[in-house]
Amino acid sequence: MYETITYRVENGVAWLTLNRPDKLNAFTSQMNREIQKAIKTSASSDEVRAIIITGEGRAFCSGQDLSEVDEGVNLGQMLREDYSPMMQQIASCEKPIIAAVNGVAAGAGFSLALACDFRLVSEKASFLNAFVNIGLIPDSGNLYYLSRIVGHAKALELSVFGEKVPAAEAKNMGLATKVISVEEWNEQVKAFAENIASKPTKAIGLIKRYLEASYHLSLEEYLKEEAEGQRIAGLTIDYSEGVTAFAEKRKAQFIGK
Ligand code: T3D
Repeated sequence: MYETITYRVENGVAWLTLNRPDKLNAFTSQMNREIQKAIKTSASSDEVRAIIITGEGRAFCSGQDLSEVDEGVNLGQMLREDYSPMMQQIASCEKPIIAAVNGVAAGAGFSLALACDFRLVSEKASFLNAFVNIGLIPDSGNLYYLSRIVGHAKALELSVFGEKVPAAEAKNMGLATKVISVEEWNEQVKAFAENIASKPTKAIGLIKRYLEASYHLSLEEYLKEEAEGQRIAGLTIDYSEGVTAFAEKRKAQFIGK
């Protein structure tokens, strides 16, 4: 079913693993399509309440497979056909998406990590805005997300100098949600994802939606949208459970509905 990624669901978490380790999990058109398919499948499955994107082998993702790009190719078209739909699919997914950055994330691989909601970063991982090193501009939403996460000045610096950012530095600039040691990597990534998967999934989806909307709306428009969002959240089973659990002084058992 998938050739360039692997996909499995376990304890409410969909594990999407980029699986071209010999090329440091570089993107091909096929891989882009398979990622989109896996995100779409996860988004529509009741069983899935959190999604992890990670890489097989020593890298997270090295960006576009440069051996697949023919000279003279229209890069704008390539973005419109392959990368923009993938980034849109991720942005519109109302389930939490975690990038488990197990190794280097370069070029569009960095963009992929930025587009996720959380970045768990192995202590041996690094980020590299590699585009400038081959004469390109950061793409796949890179500048859009990077400037929001680290601020304008740092985004410009990382993009213009194209130098590796080690995990510890990534944590200091707000790129990493958490830096995890190699020994604790598997256990902690799993625990982080399963914790999110046990939370009220619909509310998380709405939080993502309205946080993003807040960048584009006036306060007046935003407050209208927010009221609609809270109306929807208030109709969920998880809201009833949350209030009941509070009254009964017990931990809420959310079901994601
Ligand atoms: O241009 C367009 O098509 C438009 C779209 C752009 C989107 C983009 O993503 S542009 C940016 C593309 N990515 C890069 O420029 C990063 C290129 N890779 C690197 O800079 C380095 O490989 C890394 C810093 C990621 C890792 O360095 P290192 O020293 O740990 O590993 P390595 O020896 O460089 O790479 C290991 C192998 O993976 C090697 O193959 P080999 O010699 O063992 O057969 C290398 O060629 C291959 N590899 C790494 N990155 C890519 C790749 N093969 C194809 N495409 C890659 N992006």
